[in-house]
Amino acid sequence: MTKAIWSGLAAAIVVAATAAACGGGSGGGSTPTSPTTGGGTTTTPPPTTGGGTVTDSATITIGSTGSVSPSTVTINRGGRVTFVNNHTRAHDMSSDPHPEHTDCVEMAAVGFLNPGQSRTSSNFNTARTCGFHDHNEPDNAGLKGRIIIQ
Ligand SMILES: [Cu+2]
Repeated sequence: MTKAIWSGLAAAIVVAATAAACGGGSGGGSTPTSPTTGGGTTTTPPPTTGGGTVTDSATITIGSTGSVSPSTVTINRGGRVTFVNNHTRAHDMSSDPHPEHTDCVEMAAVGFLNPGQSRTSSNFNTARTCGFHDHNEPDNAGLKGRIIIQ
C-alpha cells in the first residue's frame, strides 16, 4: 500500500522533472555563426573632384580697423576677387597706378564701396600682379595690396 503510493509519486516526480528538463534545456543548441564578411570587397576610391584647374576666387576684406586683409591674394588665371567693406567709411578700391588706374582694368568693377557693401572684380585672365589702393587715400598703406594672378 504505502510502497505503491511512493512508487507512484516517484514516477510522477520523474515525469515532471523530465518535462521541466526538456522544456528548459532545449533550444540552446544554435551556436551563432558569425557571418563571414565577403573576402572580395575591394572598395574603389571615390573619384577625385576637380583636377585643380578650377579658377580660384579670393576675398579681400576691409576690416573695422580700416585696412585690407589679406593684403595679398593669389588666384588662378580667370579668377576673380571680391572686396568686402566692413569699415565704417566708404572706400574706392582701384588698380594701381594712382591716379590713372590703368594696370588692371579688372579692378574697375569693384570701385566705390559704401560701408557694408561688397563687389567682385572682373575675371583676371592674365598672369601678372595687380596692385590696388583706395583712390581716396592713395597713401594709406593699410589699404594697399596685391592680387597675384598665376
Ligand atoms: Cu587712385
